[in-house]
Amino acid sequence: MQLCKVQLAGGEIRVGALSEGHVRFLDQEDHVGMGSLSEILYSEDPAIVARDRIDDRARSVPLQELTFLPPLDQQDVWAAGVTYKRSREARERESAGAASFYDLVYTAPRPELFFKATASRVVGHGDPVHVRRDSKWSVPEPELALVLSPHLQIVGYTIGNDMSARDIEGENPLYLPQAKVYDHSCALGPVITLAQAMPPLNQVTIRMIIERGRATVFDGSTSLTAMQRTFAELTHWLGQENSFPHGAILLTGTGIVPPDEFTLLAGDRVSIDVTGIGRLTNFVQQRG
Ligand code: DO4
Ligand code: MG
Repeated sequence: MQLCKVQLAGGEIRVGALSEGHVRFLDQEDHVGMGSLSEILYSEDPAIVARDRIDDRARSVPLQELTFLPPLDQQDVWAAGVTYKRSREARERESAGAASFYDLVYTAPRPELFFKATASRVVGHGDPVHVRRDSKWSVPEPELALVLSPHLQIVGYTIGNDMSARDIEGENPLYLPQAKVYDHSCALGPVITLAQAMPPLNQVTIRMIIERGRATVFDGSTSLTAMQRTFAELTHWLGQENSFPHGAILLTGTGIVPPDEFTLLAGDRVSIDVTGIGRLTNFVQQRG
């Protein structure tokens, strides 16, 4: 089963279940304490709870009529880095002075984990993602995102875009938070595939297409089998000395990096496909 959070034309926000290109809304009024997306996700059996709450009185709405909100409530978004060889190589090239750190972190027991976004900095499917005005070399990072319960159990998966300013990060690794955390720097969505409904992870591929006008300027893909870390390792380290009363979203790192001469431009369209989840599309914007 796939769950989503949508906004109707009148502004009302609903949690829905996807079925054959349509969304069925869940009844939120008659189920006190079990109405939000997180409450359903963190229940004992999210698929059963969601199925029970499908509002039979509500019509099923075609996807095109809805605005997809990022599929989260109050969760913070964290991210893992250098979990694929491709990312390690890219980091080593962009930050000559600190190349050895990326080499070390790729194989060290402790992974690179960083804070990516508060829920308010996250945008959904169809929303603009931003390139910083003080960056001349920015890329999207297409990543599988784990949806984690307060006990850091994987309850679902969604698609993430970890927008990154490679020049800022490359100038000095201490600038990583500025390269990674800013308004509209993270996109998530469009839906959450519940853990039980996800295809076997070794069959999951990630593909990113970047279009500029009518031209495709980048098309690349990877597979989860190319990941150097396990999800259990990442969540174990995330939970060290940290608690997550609202749960968390964890981006698992990128295995797709466009060639070094590529930078995003305002107007570009970034689409990320992940097997078993769907497609997350966002337009690129730059303020000013
Ligand atoms: O070390 C910088 C961040 C790397 C990253 O975000 C990734 O590998 O996905
Ligand atoms: Mg990343």
